[in-house]
Amino acid sequence: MNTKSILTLFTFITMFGIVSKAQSKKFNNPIVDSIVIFEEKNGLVAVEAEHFYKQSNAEVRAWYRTSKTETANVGRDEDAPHFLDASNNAYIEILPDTRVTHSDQLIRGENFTDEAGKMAIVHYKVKFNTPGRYFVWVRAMSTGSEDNGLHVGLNNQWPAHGKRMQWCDGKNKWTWESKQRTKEVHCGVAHEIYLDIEKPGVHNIQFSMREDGFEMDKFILTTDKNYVPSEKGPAINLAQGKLPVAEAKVVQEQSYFNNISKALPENKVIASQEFPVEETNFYKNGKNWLAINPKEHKEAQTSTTFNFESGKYDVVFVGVGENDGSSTFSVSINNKLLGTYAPPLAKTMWEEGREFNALWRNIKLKKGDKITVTAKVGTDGKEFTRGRWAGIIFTPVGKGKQIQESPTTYLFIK
Ligand SMILES: [Ca+2]
Ligand SMILES: [Ca+2]
Ligand SMILES: [Ca+2]
Ligand SMILES: [Ca+2]
Repeated sequence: MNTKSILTLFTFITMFGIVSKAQSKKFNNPIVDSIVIFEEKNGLVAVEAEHFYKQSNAEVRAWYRTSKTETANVGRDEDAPHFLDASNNAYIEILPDTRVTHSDQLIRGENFTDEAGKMAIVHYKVKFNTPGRYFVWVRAMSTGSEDNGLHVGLNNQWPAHGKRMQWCDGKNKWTWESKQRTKEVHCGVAHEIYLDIEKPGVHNIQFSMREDGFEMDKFILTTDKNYVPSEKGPAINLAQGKLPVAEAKVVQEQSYFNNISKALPENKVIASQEFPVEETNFYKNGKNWLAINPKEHKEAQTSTTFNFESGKYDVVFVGVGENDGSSTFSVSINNKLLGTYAPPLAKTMWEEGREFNALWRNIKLKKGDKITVTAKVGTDGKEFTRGRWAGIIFTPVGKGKQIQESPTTYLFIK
C-alpha cells in the first residue's frame, strides 16, 4: 500500500469513528420537546422513561435510549438489549456500566453515587390536578446486583423519601417496584418511596443515578398506596404537546437460547452447532439448532469438551418443543448420565423457551470433561420430531432458574 492510500484509509477510519460516536451520542438527546407536559388524572400519571425532555449532570454517565433502531455504543455494556418486552418498545439505560458484578471496583462519582441528584438526571414535566402524596413506581430491568438502584426527585429537590429506590426481585425481566433501601433492609421497604405535591400545577419529576447500568422503561405516580402496576402499566395522558410516533412493535428475532446465554455475564455457553456434526447422525438445522432427519435416523449422538473453569454449575439444556411429539435428550459427563429430558408438545411447529429446557443444579465439572448429548426423535404415531436442540448453558450455582426466565421465542432463524 502506498502512502496516499494509507492516508486515505486512515482518514476513512477516523471519520468512521467520529460518525459512529456521533450516532451513539444522539441516543441520549431528548426526543420530546420541552413543551410536552404529562397530566395526572384521578391521582395517577404514567410516563415512558424514554420521553424525558432534558438530561443534566450527564458528563460522566448519561441515559441512552434503546429500541429496535437505537443501540448506544459508549463503553462497557454487557447485558443484552431488552426492548422486546418494554412498554412502547423502548427504554433508557445509564451507560457505560463499569460495575457489573460485586468484584468490579466501586468508584463513587463514577459508577455509583449514594447522593441523589448528583449524576445522570432525566427530567419530565407533569401537570398535577390533585395535590397529595404520590407513591412512585418504576418499571426496571436488572440483570445483576450492581444495576438496581435509583433516586427520584421533585423540582430539583431530592427529598429523603426519593432516595435509594431498590430492586431485588424480578431479575432479567421488566419489574415494577417501589421500595426504599435502608441500612436494615437492603432489598427495600414498601410504601417509603413517595413525593409530596403541595400545589396543583406543573412540576418537574426527576430521576438520578445510583448505580450505572440501570434500565428504566416507564414510571408512574399514584396517590393510591395500595395500587400495584402490572404488565406495561397504565396509559399515558398529556396536558400539552405531542409525543413522537410510537416505537414499532418488534418481532422477536433473537432466539431464546441467545437470550439466556447473555442473561448473565458469568454464563458459559456451548451452542449445539459448536458440537461436531460429522458421523453423529445430526445435521445443522438453520443457524441455531442441531436436528435429526427422521427419514434417515431416529437417534444421534455428539460429544465435545468442557473447556471452561472447573467448578460447580447449574446446567441448563435448551431443547426445542415440536408439535409432532416429544424428542428425548440425554446429557452425559464422561459417559456418566447426568439426566434425560423430553420437552412437552409445542403448539407451533417448533418453539424454544421457558417450557422447553431442562435444569440440573449444582453439577461438578472439570475442565476437559467430555459432554455428550444423545437425541432420539419422538412421534405422534404419524409424524416424527427432529430431535432439535439449541445448546447448553453453564451458569453459577443458584442462577439456573433465574436465567430460564428470559424472553421466549419460537422463531426459526435461517
Ligand atoms: Ca445494556
Ligand atoms: Ca453497574
Ligand atoms: Ca443494564
Ligand atoms: Ca418505555
